[in-house]
Amino acid sequence: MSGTFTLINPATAQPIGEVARASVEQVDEAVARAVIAQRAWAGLAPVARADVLRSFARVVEAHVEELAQLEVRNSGHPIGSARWEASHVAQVLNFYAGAPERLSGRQIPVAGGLDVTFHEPYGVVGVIVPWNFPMTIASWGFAPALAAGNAVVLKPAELTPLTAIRLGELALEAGLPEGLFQVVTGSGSVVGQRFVSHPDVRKVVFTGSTSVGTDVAAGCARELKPVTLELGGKSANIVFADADLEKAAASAPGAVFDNAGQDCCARSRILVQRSVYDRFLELLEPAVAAWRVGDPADESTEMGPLISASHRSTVEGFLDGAEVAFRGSAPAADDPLAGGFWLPPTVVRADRGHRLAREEVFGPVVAVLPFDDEPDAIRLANDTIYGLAGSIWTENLGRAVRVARGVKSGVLSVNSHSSVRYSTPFGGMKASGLGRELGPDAAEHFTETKNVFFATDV
Ligand code: TAP
Repeated sequence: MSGTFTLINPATAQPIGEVARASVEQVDEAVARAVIAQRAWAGLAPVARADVLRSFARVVEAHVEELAQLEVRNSGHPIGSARWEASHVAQVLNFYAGAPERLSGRQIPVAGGLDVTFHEPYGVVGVIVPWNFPMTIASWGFAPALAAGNAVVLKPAELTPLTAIRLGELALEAGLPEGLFQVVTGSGSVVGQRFVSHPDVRKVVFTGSTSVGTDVAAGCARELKPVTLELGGKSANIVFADADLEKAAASAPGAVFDNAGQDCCARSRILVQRSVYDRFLELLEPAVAAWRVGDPADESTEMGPLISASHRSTVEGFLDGAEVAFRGSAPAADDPLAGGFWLPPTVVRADRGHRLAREEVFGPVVAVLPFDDEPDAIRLANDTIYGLAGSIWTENLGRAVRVARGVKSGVLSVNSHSSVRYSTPFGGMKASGLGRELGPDAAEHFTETKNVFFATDV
């Protein structure tokens, strides 16, 4: 190994352990093991692969509490959220355990014979994961990839590897063959880059920032390697004057401050029709004040700290010169947790040209902007490089349909803020990504179509 990396509990700023940094040679050894394991895995009967994945799902389900506690310590996620995340991993595995027996090819009518298609696995898939949702995002890659007959090498973010390491151990406990699913810890510039350049890693799934994702895509292009990219976002929460304003305001904090705003789908811009702008802010203020920020181990906590001191100063930098309307709470100076990387939820009145109105903050800061009418709302919602998620609040069905079609985002919801369900497709447009994860087709995205013609002429 090339040294170790010290992990920090973001709620206390105290060290919690050391994790090894793999070298390029160690990545190559892992890929070599994966190549061997994949051949055997792809050769199993579909039902046998399905059984092993169901067993993996059951083992994860039995370890939800342990995985959740690890995420609380390593990432500062509130315990309630962390339990949801661990259960979600089990559900994703369970959902894609159905895929090996459902990856049907086609029989295509042709002259002189029989033509059929097969969904062939790529071989070894490299999955690169960010620090904000370490378990869930990992599972969106590894579960469908394994179901489609691939082996997986997974690189967690250096800051948050603990749940991924444990999932690698649980996979073996559940009966996955050695080498089929390996977690390789280390830095992005070494381990992640080697996934991109290694000739035997035949597909890369990258979730992270748009700038690193662009480099990963360029590297994959050089190797003619397919890549799925899940990148940044600046999603709009659009509130029309005809909406249920009480409900829209009450739900807005959760839509942006969940995971301390470190969520690619965070509705970090609230666009409010001008005639109800002041009324909406009046309703939002008590909702933000009531948003519970504090000890992640406390069952009632809704928001924990930011991931690191340096990330907190990046987020604070966005507030320079900003017009803060009001703020929520954070542990006070005399609180035992005061040393953690806290930042209170912050609501800002922003001009359209301000960077808070256009750039991803990835922290608990929301910009509230007025708009005039429906075309103006769509124009403003689309006025960023991103296109990941968004919400539309209106009681007018026709308007909901028109705006949902007009906003260039991959995942929208009307009168709700839902973005992620394992059974529905997820992913971004524009600079938010390339390709889709989850949903009924994800396993197929980890295969290449092979067409075979059988002559029947005598
Ligand atoms: P990044 O800095 O881009 O890192 C993401 C992952 O890529 C980490 O594992 C990182 O490793 C690795 N990496 C860094 N440099 C690399 C390189 N040159 N080659 C290959 N891999 C490399 O992002 P982050 O700060 O962890 O995450 C925040 C970003 O992710 C935000 O922009 C957020 O919007 C986005 N995100 C998007 C989504 C979806 S689904 N669209 C979901 C979550 C997050 P190390 O960190 O270990 O060096």
